[in-house]
Amino acid sequence: MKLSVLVGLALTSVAYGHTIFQKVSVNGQDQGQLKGVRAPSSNNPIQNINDGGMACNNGINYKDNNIINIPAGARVGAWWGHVIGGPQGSNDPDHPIASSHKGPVSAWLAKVDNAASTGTSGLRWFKIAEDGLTTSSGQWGVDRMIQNGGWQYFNMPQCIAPGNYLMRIELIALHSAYSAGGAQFYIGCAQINVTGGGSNSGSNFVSFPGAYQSNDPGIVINIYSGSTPNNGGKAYTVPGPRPLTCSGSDGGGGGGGGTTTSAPQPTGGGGSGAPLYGQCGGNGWTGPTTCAQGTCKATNEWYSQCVP
Ligand SMILES: *[C@@H]1O[C@H](CO)[C@@H](O)[C@H](O)[C@H]1NC(C)=O
Ligand SMILES: [Cu+2]
Repeated sequence: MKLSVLVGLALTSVAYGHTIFQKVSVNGQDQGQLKGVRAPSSNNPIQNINDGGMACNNGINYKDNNIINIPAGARVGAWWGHVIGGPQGSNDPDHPIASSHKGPVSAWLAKVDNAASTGTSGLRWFKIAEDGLTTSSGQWGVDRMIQNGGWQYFNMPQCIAPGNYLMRIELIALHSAYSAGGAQFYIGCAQINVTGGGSNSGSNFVSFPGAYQSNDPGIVINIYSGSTPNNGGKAYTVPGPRPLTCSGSDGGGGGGGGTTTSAPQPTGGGGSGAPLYGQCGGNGWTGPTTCAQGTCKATNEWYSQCVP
């Protein structure tokens, strides 16, 4: 039966395709296997965007008390392996991940008092880097990570305020994302201390879970044009807010993110309302309840978000 063949192929890719974030490099210096990271031993993805593990994954088997110093402006690497340690057996074609698992990679920070001891719920996350689809070449962030031997590279923005952060690393595999719940989220966190830097402790904050909508066009998507996974040559927008940039007004203080300067809001320190994809309500939320861009829509009782 054709159907059973398809199901068999799907199961095969599910069983052998997965990945785990498990170490960090700073300006080319490998910080050591499982040092300063929180990693599961399971390489299974999360597929429910409301899962609590959307922050820093579930079933953390590896966690130490190391905190990795990262100078602002540093070239940072996040390393992915098929299983803990890297390849599964010799000549593992699915290390660092199966090449079918096309999609974007991104990096996020949340300011914390102590990166080694902090919990992962209720944090305010902001994105510092993303690598989606280069439409001209059809190359995804995942393709570049595979070419770099499992290293996902990005820069720690120069303007980030010094101190402890959890650094959230995310890879979204879109090969089965054509229906809701099909996208695969691979997530891990590192315990870091930014040194040097500026005074920017983030903007365009989101919660995990909560940052993504189940119908986000970057999450429910058929990336295939025939058998070519290049999104039909069309542009792809990585889900969530755009990464923080240090240029212009973003270089200074935190907060902000809105583009207008209308009347101040009665709540929170926000200024002109929450940015696009920012939180704008929910039980216990004390920030802005209007949107600088988009409209405020409740995802659940805990989280409302500005959506286009
Ligand atoms: C973070 O780095 C600063 C130097 O900028 C250092 O004084 C501090 O002890 C570090 N904190 C941790 C927790 O490593
Ligand atoms: Cu997989």
